[in-house]
Amino acid sequence: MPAEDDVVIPGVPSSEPPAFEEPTSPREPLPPKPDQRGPEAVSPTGSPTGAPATARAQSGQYLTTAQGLRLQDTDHSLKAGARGPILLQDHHLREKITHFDHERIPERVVHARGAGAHGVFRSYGTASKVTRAGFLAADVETPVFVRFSTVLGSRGSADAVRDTRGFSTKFYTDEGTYDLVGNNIPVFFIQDGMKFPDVVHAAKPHPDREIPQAQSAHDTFWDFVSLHTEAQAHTLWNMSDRGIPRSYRTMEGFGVHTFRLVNAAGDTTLVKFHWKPKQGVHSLVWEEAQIINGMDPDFHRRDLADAIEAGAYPEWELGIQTFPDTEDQMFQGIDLLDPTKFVPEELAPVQPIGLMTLNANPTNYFAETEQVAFHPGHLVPGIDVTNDPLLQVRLFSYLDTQISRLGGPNFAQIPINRPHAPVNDMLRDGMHQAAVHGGAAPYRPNSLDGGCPFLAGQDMGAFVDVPQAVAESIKERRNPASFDDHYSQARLFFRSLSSVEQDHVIQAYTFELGKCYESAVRERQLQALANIDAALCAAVAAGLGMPAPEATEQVPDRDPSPSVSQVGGTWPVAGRVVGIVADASSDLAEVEAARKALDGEGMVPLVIAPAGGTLSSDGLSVTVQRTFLTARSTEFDALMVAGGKQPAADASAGRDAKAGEPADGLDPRVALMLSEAYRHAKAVGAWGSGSAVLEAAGIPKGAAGVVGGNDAASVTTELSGLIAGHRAWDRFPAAGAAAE
Ligand code: HDD
Repeated sequence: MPAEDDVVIPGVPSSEPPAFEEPTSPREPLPPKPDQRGPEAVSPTGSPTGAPATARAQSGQYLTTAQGLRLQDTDHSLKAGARGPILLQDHHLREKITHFDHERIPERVVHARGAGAHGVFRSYGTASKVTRAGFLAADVETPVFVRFSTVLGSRGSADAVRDTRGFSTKFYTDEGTYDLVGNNIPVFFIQDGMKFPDVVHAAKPHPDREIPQAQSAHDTFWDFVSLHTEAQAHTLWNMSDRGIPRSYRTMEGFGVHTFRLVNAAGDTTLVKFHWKPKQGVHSLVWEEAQIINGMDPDFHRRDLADAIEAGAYPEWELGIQTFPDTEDQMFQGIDLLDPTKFVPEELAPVQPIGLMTLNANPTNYFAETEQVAFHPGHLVPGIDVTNDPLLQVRLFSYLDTQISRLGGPNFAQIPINRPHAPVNDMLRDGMHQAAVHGGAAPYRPNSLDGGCPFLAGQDMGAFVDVPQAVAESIKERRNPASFDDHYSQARLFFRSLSSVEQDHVIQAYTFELGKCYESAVRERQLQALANIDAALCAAVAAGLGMPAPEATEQVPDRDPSPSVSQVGGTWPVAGRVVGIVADASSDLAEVEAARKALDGEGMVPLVIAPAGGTLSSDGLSVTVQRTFLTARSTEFDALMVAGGKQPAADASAGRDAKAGEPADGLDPRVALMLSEAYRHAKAVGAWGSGSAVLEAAGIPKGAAGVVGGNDAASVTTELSGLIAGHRAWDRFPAAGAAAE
């Protein structure tokens, strides 16, 4: 109870008001108001992000209404008798149902399907020469939130579709939030943002039946890209293995546009941003992707969350390609303002400037991943935009879209969007205003709020637009002539790929165009391919059973860029998933040894057995993680078959097979799993009598990426070497056609 003298009598001041002082000089901004604090490692319900407590949110609390009223019953509506009608006065029922009725918000118009993660970015300081951005100074750690996405599919669509992937990063810097809103492909379909609704309408499902979902393999997409030939380069990247990443963790990211960095002295440099995955760039093969979309539509979302939960934190190095800020903004014949062009790394190396580590899963999908709002116009001092006409339109679109998606102009107050820098804006009111603003004068100039908030100069961390000369010009709707080259970079990309990857591109075009009904569309796309590469065109035409047209344009040859190929490198194996096929007759000591060896290298071993539970014999027991019913090859980067306790000859009895065919007696699900893994050029291995099972599944002994040995340890070591190379690429010329 308050003391009696605490009672306030209307009209009588309780104490003297503070003396009003006219401010005479600027002062540091006030600390953020509670509602403007940056997101903390707690969920909106107060439980720590990623901590086990999240599973028990609101633990020990009474259930209440939204107004805090404790409830005795939330299962039965208030009725006139047990069998009577429901009463309108049931305020709890109406609150519960009304809230439920409004739980969904409009999904993103593109990039609706996504997955997010929290992390940190640590800068190397190597960029400080070219930018004064504080978060890029030496050894600064900045919290980040990243959202990966597909572009075309709706929010509930499958992950492993052929599509471009979004790669958006929100850096919560001390100088304000910086968003790098990029893709996993360095070029874009269109040069002017004015065409964005056209390309999206063409690629989205047909307006009458709303099919196909999350696919580009349909007439309207190919109609558009074959007519609007500046889309050909991006389309070729989509038809390559880049269009079906193995994981969000194994994707490169690109800022796509050229940006302008400004250093402390005011000198400017043009740059392109690149994210390089420490895990290596790795993709699926098409048949694998199609199976995944049925077996596990959440494949990429699950993979990201599982890896983070297991402590295999994915990492990317951020790098920049730098170009002199010349008047023409060209670099070695490439127009830096044309977003359908990339600059090969062989011409301008990617220079590392920092490392991003994703180390925490979101606590609540809706609150964080769904409500996060990215915008290429969220800039910090030291990073500015260029006149790229695609970027210029994006600067309008992203702010605009949040207003309908997040229900008004106050989306920056949603916890995931709150800056970590102090916010002292003069924006007021509006839908979903959550701040209780004090003061009387949200305008400038004012004296009633002491002239606050003040404007900062560049020396106080203000964003100052780079003073750019704008040539005296006429108002017109047209592109520069340098934007007219639509084919040379598509050709460059195709000719830079290894023969296996080129084969995949041919198969992808043949599949997609094979799904188009209009022969005029197929013919027109073949014409575009003829201008890109005659052999590509001929192979696709042969697959479609159509004549290959002659090229109609003189396309300049550029030097190939081997760095765009995914084949040939080796990468860390941590986080890769290996299935161990075993049953009651397996040597469990060896199974355990394989599990330990894989685990020791940071890989995820999963034992696959006929039934769940445990495998036990001779006092040993091994936990089963997958059964023959729940497992499919697509979950694994490699498969091993455990040897039995009996000699190899016994295990193969009755299991002879002709090459390429499973033998009688072998469980068909195991045969399918092994033959699929083989066809998708994954490493497969077996020790002891397990080798007979591989042969029984039709896997040729001694083929590329097929490992045999006497014990689990030797097989695991060899398998790990193969996994580091991602696939047994040499197997593809033979198995490639089947794999696509
Ligand atoms: Fe966009 C979302 C990437 C061109 C309009 N875009 C969006 C997202 C990514 C990109 C990754 C998802 C953000 C998230 O996770 O919330 N977009 C790109 C890239 C482009 C590009 C790399 C070209 C280089 N976009 C582009 C243009 C326009 C848009 C030219 C409009 C003229 N994009 C949007 C949007 C979205 C969006 C409609 C939908 C949801 C959102 O913004 O927040 O405003």
